[in-house]
Amino acid sequence: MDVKQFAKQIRRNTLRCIHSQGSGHVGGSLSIADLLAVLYSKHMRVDPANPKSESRDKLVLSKGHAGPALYAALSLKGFFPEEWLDTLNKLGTRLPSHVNINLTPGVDMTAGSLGQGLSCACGLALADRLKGVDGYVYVIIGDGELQEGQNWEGAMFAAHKKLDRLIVFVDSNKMQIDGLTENVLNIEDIQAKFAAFGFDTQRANGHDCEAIDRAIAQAKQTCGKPHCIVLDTVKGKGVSFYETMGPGVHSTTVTDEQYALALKELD
Ligand SMILES: Cc1ncc(C[n+]2csc(CCOP(=O)(O)OP(=O)(O)O)c2C)c(N)n1
Ligand SMILES: [Mg+2]
Repeated sequence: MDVKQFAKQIRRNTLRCIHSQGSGHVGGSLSIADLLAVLYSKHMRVDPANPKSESRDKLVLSKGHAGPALYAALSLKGFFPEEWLDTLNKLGTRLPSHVNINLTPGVDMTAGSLGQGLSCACGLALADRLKGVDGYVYVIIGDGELQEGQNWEGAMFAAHKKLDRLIVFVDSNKMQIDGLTENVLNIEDIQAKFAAFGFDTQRANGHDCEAIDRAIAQAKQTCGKPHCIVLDTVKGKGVSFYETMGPGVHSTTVTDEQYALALKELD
């Protein structure tokens, strides 16, 4: 499947998943759909038939509340049947709203308590190096999430250990749970901050699949430093009424009517 079609299908399946429980983290799920499409169609070395393969690339979705978008991508890759998408957060489900390594094939780290994913990813990348595994470890962090101090401990550690197979993405959608990130606690200049911590850094349009692909390819060319790619995105991207909803899109409804309208737009 073409990467843009893949991204569209991720958006459709994300909304299918959230629609199954009527509401959820719509905004921050839709903002990473293009990134997930590029990763899972062009970069992630994974085998759905062997999801725990030691040599696999790993993805830490540190902003674990965007689970529905990752589930959408994983189901399209064949890690589990698409019908599971209709069970989000239901009793006995394998798809909790926040990602859990013990429940879902293809999920490489539990997350949901914000701020911890980069540290976990450092551990995974260091372990791979010690074991002689040449995989990449990718991390997706929210812009509001960067306000958590543990990120910067992880950043220091990654640079100190020269974890050059670690690629951090910051989903800079400019919003957090109850407002604009710049009003709640401004974290810009994100790229300059990671550069100051010793990272190789880039900034790209997070909805331009080719630009994301190029940035990842370029990061892989630079040795001796961990990488940070700041992606400028729109919360709720892909569906007009979610894009313009404001911070309320963080957690909102997907009613039958909204779902039908969204599918029409994503046709
Ligand atoms: C440690 C911690 N504090 C608070 C929360 C509640 N919470 C969930 S999502 C969120 C907003 C995060 O904003 P951002 O990282 O920008 O995520 P995105 O915009 O991508 O949804 C908050 C505060 C949490 N999950 N973990
Ligand atoms: Mg945000």
